[in-house]
Amino acid sequence: MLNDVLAILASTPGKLKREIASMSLKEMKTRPARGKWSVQEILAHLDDVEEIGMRSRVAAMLDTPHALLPSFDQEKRAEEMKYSRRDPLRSLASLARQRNANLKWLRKLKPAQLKRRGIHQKVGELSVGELVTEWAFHDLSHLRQVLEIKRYALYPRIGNMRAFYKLS
Ligand code: NI
Repeated sequence: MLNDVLAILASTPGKLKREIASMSLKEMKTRPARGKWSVQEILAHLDDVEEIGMRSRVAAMLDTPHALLPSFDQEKRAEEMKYSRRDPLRSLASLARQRNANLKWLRKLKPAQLKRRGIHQKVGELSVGELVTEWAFHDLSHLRQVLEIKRYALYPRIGNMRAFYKLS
């Protein structure tokens, strides 16, 4: 069940580790543009939502039929949790630890449990299978964001070849 999804979830901490290996702390703390997250903030976010956005929601759906899944504002949460002051390497290590434990747990879920449903405060009904799949989708979105930051950093150094590229 969900083998492709679990494989993505298992690979994310290692991928992030490789992507940031060549970055200085200063580079990790630099926002690519105003209002856009730095690598430091992205790692703090992934570490944070592993519990509140993901594990605790799946647990609630398994515990209670049609559990209500509270929504949260991720920009507000970034402020409250002081993402911009977190040590990026610690965030990544904490994410990796949580992810290992969560994968052990997710691998034991039975097909009937994956069909259990909850009600997300903002978007409505969701199954456990859908939320776990979104967990992997969310990983890939933030990995892409890290790659974009690295692209941004190289852009000023490619001279006239900039004509071929647009930064989003
Ligand atoms: Ni996110």
